[in-house]
Amino acid sequence: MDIATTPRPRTGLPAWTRGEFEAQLREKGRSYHIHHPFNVRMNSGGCTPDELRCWVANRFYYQICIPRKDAAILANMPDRAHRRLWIERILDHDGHGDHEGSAAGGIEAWTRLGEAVGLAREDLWSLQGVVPAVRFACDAYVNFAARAPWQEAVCSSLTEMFAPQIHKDRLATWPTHYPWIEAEGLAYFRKRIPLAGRDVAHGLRVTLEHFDTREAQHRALDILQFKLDILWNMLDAIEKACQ
Ligand code: AHQ
Repeated sequence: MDIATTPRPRTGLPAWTRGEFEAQLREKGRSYHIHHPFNVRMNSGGCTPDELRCWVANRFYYQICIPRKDAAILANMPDRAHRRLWIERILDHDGHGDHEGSAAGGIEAWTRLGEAVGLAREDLWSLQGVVPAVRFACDAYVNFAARAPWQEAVCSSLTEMFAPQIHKDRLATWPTHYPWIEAEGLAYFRKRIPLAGRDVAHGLRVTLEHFDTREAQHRALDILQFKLDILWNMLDAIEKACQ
């Protein structure tokens, strides 16, 4: 099914209440990549240093796509109040002010993660290690976000409803399983937890308000599944490429 164009047939059923709709969205957490075999193995200490480096190098492409994806959504947002909130996401990744220290941004923090697992900055930024399927998955996300109505693109970011737990899992398990990775390298995961909560609060408000018929609500579930599949596919490709 082409997520970009396939509308849902009319059911004649009443819309879910906002509480029911949010529960339906959260139920999708069952297919979040926290349950992917590679993630389970990684967080239980089953990855070699080379596999971790391969995961960090491939996920770097996803990280540098996020602010471009968010800029594409920003360009489609007609409302200043929403843009004032959404622009924070770009700055979180690209940095702001003097771009030093805590203002350096998430892409810089991910670069530090790369160095902590043994990847030189220039090797990470060369994108030489990024496998085609990871590029395709990330590019599909950026292209969807640029073409979709901005509320649909906002909805696709709601996989982050499930992200705090995956960051907490890494912070709780990597120091024990991978003591060779210096603690500062995990700063990205630590910083992301409150930011994910802030972003999801906005994204959920937009989504619960915009998708207001049963057909539209099913469309929202399809969009969320599309993004869940992007994350799952990335780990399929990484697992195969990094073995
Ligand atoms: O580090 C992540 C991040 O900044 C974002 C933004 C958000 C989006 O706009 O789609 N999703 C997201 C995610 C990040 N990290 C992933 C991870 O596993 O570390 C999870 C991912 C997400 O849940 O969508």
